[in-house]
Amino acid sequence: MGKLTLYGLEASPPTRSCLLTLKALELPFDFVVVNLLAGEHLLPDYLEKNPQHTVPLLEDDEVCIWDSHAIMPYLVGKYATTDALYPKDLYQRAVVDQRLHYDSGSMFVGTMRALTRPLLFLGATVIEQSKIDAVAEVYDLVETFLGDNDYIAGTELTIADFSCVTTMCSLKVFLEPDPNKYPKIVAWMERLRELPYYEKANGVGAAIFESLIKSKNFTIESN
Ligand code: GSF
Repeated sequence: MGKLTLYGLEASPPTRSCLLTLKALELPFDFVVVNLLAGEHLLPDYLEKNPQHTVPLLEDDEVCIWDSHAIMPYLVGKYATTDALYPKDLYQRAVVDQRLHYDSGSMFVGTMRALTRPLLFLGATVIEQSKIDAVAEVYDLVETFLGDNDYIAGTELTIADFSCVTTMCSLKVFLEPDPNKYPKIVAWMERLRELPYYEKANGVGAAIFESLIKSKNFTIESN
């Protein structure tokens, strides 16, 4: 097997999704910290590996792959001994893909980055209530996605859970999901927390993210 290196930052949700996948597959890898706040992702060596200058980035011997939603299927396809985390059955895979795209396009960029970018990179100290309301809209949908299943794309754990849980537990910093309104989300997050590798791969980074956001002492402004 190739030498795997993950470039990222523990506070970054998509980095944590890849850490969960690497741990679930029990793959040996090196982790290289890319400090975004210090601009390390814009240095020439990093840009050569990932011209889009995002984390996470996976290096597998001589190839570089970025975007967590491309990295996770690659890791399962190349290294897993079963297809459970990313099923080959076309319908099941389509459901997983839909959740991955929902995280990528809507939950992470549309909702979470709209909250974090102004606070972390643009010096904002006030967040509009409408952006918090958007978090509740995500919760409404995720509660529906879960239905009667234990996992977000069906009865089994998949990379869709890894993708969505890291964003969800970062959204939680802005709006705690009400267990009466969102019992399935709360139970699902508890269930994932029981994975033996969860704390190391996601819990630690989520706590770093939470203190980073809270250190901004922002207020919420009604529209
Ligand atoms: C998103 C990566 C991303 O925006 C993925 O890998 O899933 N769809 C991509 N990463 C942020 C850090 S974070 O918010 O997790 C990043 O690298 N931002 C720096 C930049 O220059 O975009």
